[in-house]
Amino acid sequence: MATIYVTGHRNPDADSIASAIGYAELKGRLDTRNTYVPVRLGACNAQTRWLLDRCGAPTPQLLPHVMVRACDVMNSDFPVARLQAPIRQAGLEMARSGLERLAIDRGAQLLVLSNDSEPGDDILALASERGIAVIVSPLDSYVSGRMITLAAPCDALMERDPLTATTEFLVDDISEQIKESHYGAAVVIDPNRRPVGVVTRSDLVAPPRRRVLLVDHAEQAQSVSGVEQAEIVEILDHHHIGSIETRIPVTATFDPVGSTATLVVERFRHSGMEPSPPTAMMLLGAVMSDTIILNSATTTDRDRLVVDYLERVLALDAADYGRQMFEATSDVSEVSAEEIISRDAKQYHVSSGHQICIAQVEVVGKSILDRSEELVQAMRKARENRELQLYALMVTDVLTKGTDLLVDGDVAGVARAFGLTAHDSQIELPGVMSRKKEVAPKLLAAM
Ligand SMILES: [Mn+2]
Repeated sequence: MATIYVTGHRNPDADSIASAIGYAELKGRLDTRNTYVPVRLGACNAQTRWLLDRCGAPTPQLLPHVMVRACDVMNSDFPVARLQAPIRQAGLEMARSGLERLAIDRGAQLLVLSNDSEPGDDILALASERGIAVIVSPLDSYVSGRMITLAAPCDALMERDPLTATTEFLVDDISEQIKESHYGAAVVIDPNRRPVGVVTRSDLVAPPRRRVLLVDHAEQAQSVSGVEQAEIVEILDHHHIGSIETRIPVTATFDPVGSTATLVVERFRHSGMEPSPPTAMMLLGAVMSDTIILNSATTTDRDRLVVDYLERVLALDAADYGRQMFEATSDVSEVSAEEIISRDAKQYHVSSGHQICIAQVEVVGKSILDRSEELVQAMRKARENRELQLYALMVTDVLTKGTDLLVDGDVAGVARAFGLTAHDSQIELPGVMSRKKEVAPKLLAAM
């Protein structure tokens, strides 16, 4: 059973978390050969925490990266011998676990097989290729062992300070040392320094890629660290087609509806299945969050159908549930400027080769704009640290339905893109609510 991580974007929002939970649940039911694990790429925002709590759904585990680790390539079935055990016993253990081949790999010059054991063709081929003698002894292992004085204790021959790695070590970081060591291996140890596996040179030849299924994004800059080394098995998204590249053909869906959760619910229905109650609650919350209670310009009839369906399944009033969610989580007066500008921030590549960042905060009322100077300063700092061309924050009022855009960078240029003028660093965008549909395309075109 392979593990496939189902992940949304960095700075996860309700849609990314709910879609990961929902799609992992559905895929797990449809494909029992693999294990689908919903994961998150960072801390959940207040809205998502409120939803998880309300729905009773478990918080997905944090996935820091998908680079190949020692535990992904190690062999955890390896022979063990005590210090005082004779070499012969270690040899028997190795033979039992099919490691003669391995003996040749380690640089043995002579291979002795006792009890008339026939060496396999692959062993003979490898031995002749390397110029290694193979002796088949009619004697039993004990006598053969004595004959060639292999009765010394293991600790007489053992490497006292072998190359070790923890399970989380990146294979990239240890492969050179493994290749350079004369025994060509690293012992993988647990936190108590007990051996839990062995990584040998041959394990480094074609290390298995870790597998991910991307939901709610397709931009490399928004995806899990190391995604370029991973095998992407599928993409399910409702944004524009991003910068992700795959080596093999994959099923990729870019369907312009209000939320990825909508697509997940549609897939449940097409499969004749119903999400479990906590998952259904999460998915409904995500649709209401991404479409700002079915008000954003991205909302489609398909989103409304999905909401109708979930209202029936869960027997609740979706608009009321959505309002409770926004009201419970839109007070940012106690939140630092750094967090406001970063917790729902998305980075985009622009044609000049630079990157820009567009953040969004949903509010009820305009009091947050009293802090606009502080917010712009936080954006400037982030922009300089991350060498971004532009940093913009959408302050979106979910009840009056409009956005004030705070910009650090070419404010006048951004205002021109909307056919408006800026006041200080601020541009008023009445009726605008969607980053994806109304703000990002304009900014990307203006850069
Ligand atoms: Mn989304």
